[in-house]
Amino acid sequence: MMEREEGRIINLMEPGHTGCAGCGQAIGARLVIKAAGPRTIIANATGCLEVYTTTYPRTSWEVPWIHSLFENAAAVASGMEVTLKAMGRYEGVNIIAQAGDGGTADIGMGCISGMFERGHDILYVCYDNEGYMNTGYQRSSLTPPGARTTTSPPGRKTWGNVTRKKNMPLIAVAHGVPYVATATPAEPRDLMRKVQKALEIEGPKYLHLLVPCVPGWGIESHLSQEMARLATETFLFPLFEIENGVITKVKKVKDRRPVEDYLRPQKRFAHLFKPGGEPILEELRLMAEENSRLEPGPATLTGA
Ligand SMILES: Cc1ncc(C[n+]2csc(CCOP(=O)(O)OP(=O)(O)O)c2C)c(N)n1
Repeated sequence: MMEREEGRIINLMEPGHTGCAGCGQAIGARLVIKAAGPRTIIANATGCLEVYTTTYPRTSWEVPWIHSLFENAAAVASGMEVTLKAMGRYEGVNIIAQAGDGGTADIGMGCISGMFERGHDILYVCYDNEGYMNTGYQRSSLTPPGARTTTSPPGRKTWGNVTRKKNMPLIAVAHGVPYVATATPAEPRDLMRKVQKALEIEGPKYLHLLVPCVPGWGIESHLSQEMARLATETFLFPLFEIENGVITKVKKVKDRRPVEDYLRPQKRFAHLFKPGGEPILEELRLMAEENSRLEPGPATLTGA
């Protein structure tokens, strides 16, 4: 939705910020607020998005926006919701809490769990670029196996990150969150539809966006959208919706692509293509295989 003000078209997240060219998170965030509309208030944790959209004394945001600590966007958003309700000014307002994968799956987890448990009427958006990018690409619990980061460098003892991606959507489902979905900026209509659908549902909602990071992933800036698309087409990042604990929609992929098509263009995975990297490639293939079996029905611990 384009807003107009005195004849001028305004974007709710304006250009002119200092995000990297091709930043998947910037594209994703702009789509999220476009879908949510002007009657939205955002609590934004510390991280890339906060830093490059609000370089003092400027801001890109055309909606009320508050910078929380790295760890507590969900708690700040919860406070906003109860305050507006108490003041009788909540009607027609959307509240969004947003953070990167570090601010979500690691440091913000306690506050998110509390927000889910208390049942606040808030959409939580995780911008998953699979690392702590703002501080120079350290690994997070959403960094995939094998990825090179500054804290998981491949060397004599490891082939990059040794842990699996934490399953955040399923953690949200386990809290009884009524609407949980995944999306990427490569499918803007799907992403915006999910935001709008989520905002119509009363209670906590969780949207998990995969957002390619140009410097962290080591890709050309024009490949950002292509990487997001390939993540889905390889099934390393399946697109789905879970409503009240039931998987209601899984995006079908017509021409499934081998995981190598997604991994090879990214410098963070380059070492996996040297002799010895095969076991990690196989692990990633198995993850994709597991994801490809997702289908509508109850969201179980091994699926989604
Ligand atoms: C309690 C605390 N610890 C560490 C930091 C430093 N810090 C600021 S942003 C950041 C990384 C953010 O990563 P993520 O949430 O994944 O967002 P991204 O920048 O990747 O979008 C860190 C470690 C901080 N601000 N507060």
